[in-house]
Amino acid sequence: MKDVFIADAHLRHPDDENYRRLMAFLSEERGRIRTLYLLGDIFEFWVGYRHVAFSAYVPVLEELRRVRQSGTEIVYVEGNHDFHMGPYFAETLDCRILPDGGSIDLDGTPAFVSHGDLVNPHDRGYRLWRGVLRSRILQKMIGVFPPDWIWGIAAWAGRQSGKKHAAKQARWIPREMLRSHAARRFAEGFEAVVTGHFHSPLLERSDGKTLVSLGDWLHQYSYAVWDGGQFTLRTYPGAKSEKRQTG
Ligand SMILES: [Mn+2]
Repeated sequence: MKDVFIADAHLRHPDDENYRRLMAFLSEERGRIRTLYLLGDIFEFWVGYRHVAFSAYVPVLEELRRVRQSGTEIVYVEGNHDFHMGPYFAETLDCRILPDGGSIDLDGTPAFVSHGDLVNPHDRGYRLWRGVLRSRILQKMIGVFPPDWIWGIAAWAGRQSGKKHAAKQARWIPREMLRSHAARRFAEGFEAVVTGHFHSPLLERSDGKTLVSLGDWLHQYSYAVWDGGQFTLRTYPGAKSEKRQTG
């Protein structure tokens, strides 16, 4: 059975194209996935409450529950838009949650998975902000305010970060950062490195080691599959749309 890796769907509303395609994909693949790796920013905004779910996400949460019930394990790596995953992911979906990414074992191949927002060691401002967002104090505050307020604040903050994103893309070249990130992990003994966040699909193999950047499920519908001992980068839908990039 295959493992599937998806990141950066940035889901907002069930009527959106990317949301509908993710629902279709998950339902077609139900029962055919060994482990589903969700590598962050699946949601445009998520924080987990015990008894409340943002209404826009009810359909996908329900679909993930069906996927889980079909026997698929779910590993959730938190992104910069989805964190404090909470009881629904930890308990109902019984996910393995990796807030900062971590190591996984793919049929004996040690791999490092992360969202990718920490790939750039020079982005100090972001690291500071990330620490604030994930702090216990902020988590407590989120729990105190009405979820509708939190949703509104997040929508505003999301629009601000969208503006910054373009400037950062121009300043730091994702491919070079990904390669140096991968080189560090390969030196630690990992044989594969998988990340999202950059919205740039990339698959590179060298010396038996593989670097995968997933691209997004927002405009590209790209994702990776581990099957038969190797990674492929694919797009959905598309029987013949399998995409590979090397070199
Ligand atoms: Mn991201």
